[in-house]
Formats: sequence, C-alpha cells, structure tokens
Amino acid sequence: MSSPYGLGASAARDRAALPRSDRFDAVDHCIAEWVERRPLPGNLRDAVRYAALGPGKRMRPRLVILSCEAVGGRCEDALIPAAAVELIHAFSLVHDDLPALDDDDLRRGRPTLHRRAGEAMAVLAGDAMLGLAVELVVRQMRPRTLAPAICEELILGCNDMIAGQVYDTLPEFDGAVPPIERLRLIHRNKTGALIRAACRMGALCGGAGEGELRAITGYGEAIGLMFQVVDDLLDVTQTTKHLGKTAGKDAEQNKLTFPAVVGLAASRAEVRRLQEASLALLEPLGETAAGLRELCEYLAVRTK
Ligand code: GRG
Repeated sequence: MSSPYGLGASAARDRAALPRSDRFDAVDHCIAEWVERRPLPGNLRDAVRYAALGPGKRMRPRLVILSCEAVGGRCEDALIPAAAVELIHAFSLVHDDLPALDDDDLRRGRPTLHRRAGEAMAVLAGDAMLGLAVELVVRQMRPRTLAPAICEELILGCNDMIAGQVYDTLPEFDGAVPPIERLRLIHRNKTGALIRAACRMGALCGGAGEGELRAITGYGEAIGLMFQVVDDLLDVTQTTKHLGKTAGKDAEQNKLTFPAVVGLAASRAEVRRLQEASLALLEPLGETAAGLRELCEYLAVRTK
C-alpha cells in the first residue's frame, strides 16, 4: 500500500496519530488553566476554549518542546512558549475561516467558531487569543530574563504569518515575479514563520548555543515549507471527511499551491528533498534531536 499522496513505501503505515505523551498534554493543561484563570467574559472564555483546545495536532507546541529537548533543555522550561504559540495558531485558524477570508464551515471536524458563536465573537476571540498569548509569556515566562526574546520570536512569527496571509489573499505582486517565487514567499511567511518561531523559542528555552540555534532555525524553515507542501498535496488528494476541513478549497479559490504550480510528482519530490534537508540539519545535534527527527518523519507522511 502506498501513501494517499504518493510519498512511497514508508508512508504505507498510516501515522495519522502523533505519539501521545504527558509532556505534550501538559500544553493543553497550561492553556486551559490560563484561560480559566484570566478574567474574561464567560462567552469569550467558551469561544477561546473551543478554538484553542479543539482536536488539532498541536504540532507547533511539540516543536517548541522538542527543540528545547534537542539542545539539552527540559520540557517544563518550554511549556509557556508552547502554549503561547498554540494560542496564536488557534487565532490564525479562527480568522482564516471567517467569511471575509476563507469563509469555511468546518475546522478540526467541527463547525468553525463563527458558525458556532457568530462572526463578531469569532473576530473577538481571535483577537483575544493573540493578546492572551503575549500576556502569558510576559507574566509567566521563567526565567523572566527570557521573556523579551520569547515575545520577540512569537510576535515576529505572528506578523510574518499575517503578511503571508496578505500575499496569499490580497496580493500585489509585480507581474515579473514567477509563480514559484510567489509561492515560496507565501508559504515561507503564512505557514513557515510560526513554525520557525516555535523551533527557535524552544531552542532559546533550552539555552542553545549559536550553532545549535542556527541548526534548529534551518530545521524549522525546512519543515515549515515541507508542512505546507504536504498540506497542498492533502488538499487535492484527501476527502473533507478525513481532513476535518474542506478539501479542494485551494483549486476552488484558484490559490497558488505546489501541485498547481509544479504538479503532483514534483511536489512529492519537494517533500522528500525538504525531509532530507531537515534531517541533515539535525545531524550535529545527535541523540537529543531524536524527537525532532521523528516529528519530521511523521510530518512528511501525515494524511491529515
Ligand atoms: C485577519 C488579523 C488577521 C489575521 C489573519 C488568517 C491569518 C491571520 C493567518 C492565516 C495563517 C494560516 C491559516 C496558515 C495556514 C497554515 C496551516 C496549514 C494551518 C493548519 O495547521 P495544522 O494542520 O492545524 O497544524 P491543526 O488543526 O492540526 O492545529
């Protein structure tokens, strides 16, 4: 049996479920506790809980924790940025689904937040999750001396993600820029920036040296692009039911995607190239980077 999007024999094992671990569950506890503790109107709290604690992959928090461990740090040192990056990610999904942007009804196999709680609440809950993420780091990051650097990474990643969304949905490209370059710019910002930030925050929490931070940054950039190429492939090869979000949306909206620009075979080859590049970047880190290696291999063959 081959992978549903043709990534070869290793994908025959459908690794749709990521390995569970108490240290990843701790991220949800951290978000839940923060959202419970922070004074908020009850309906806003419910909306934030629905969006931030729904059945997603928690890939960005995993990257924070595994990057911290890859440079010799401990999971608990990375929990606050791990929770913060998931709040930013959840904000981006809620706003991305709004009628003014993607206008989607389904997210994580459930109604989108604006379908459930109305458009005004979805806008405000997205805004709130952005604020809650920054406030969480400012108030709870330990050691406190790391808070400015973590905030900087988080907000740079968030702002680049928003820029990427503009390149994707409201572009103002010079006609001379070839589609593949536009596409790389969109993916690097829209999806890659927050993934890169997740990796860098984890490395900073683990006390990475210069060389380690460079390796983890390169890894984050490579898997950020790989993640989105796989996402582009899944959009054309999977069903809405399996994905838990509307499939075929990119083609319907005439989006620039890897399959649309270079075709399916070259997109699959790009995934393999990026997977190999990511793994090569981890080599100098040795055994402590085993978790990042495993995550990279899963992300290359994921089916949702
Ligand atoms: C309107 C102020 C304003 C901001 C909008 C919408 C937006 C900013 C950014 C969009 C960024 C975006 C949706 C990028 C797509 C990245 C992507 C593939 C998301 C899906 O990530 P998964 O698969 O989702 O990790 P789960 O559900 O598993 O967490």
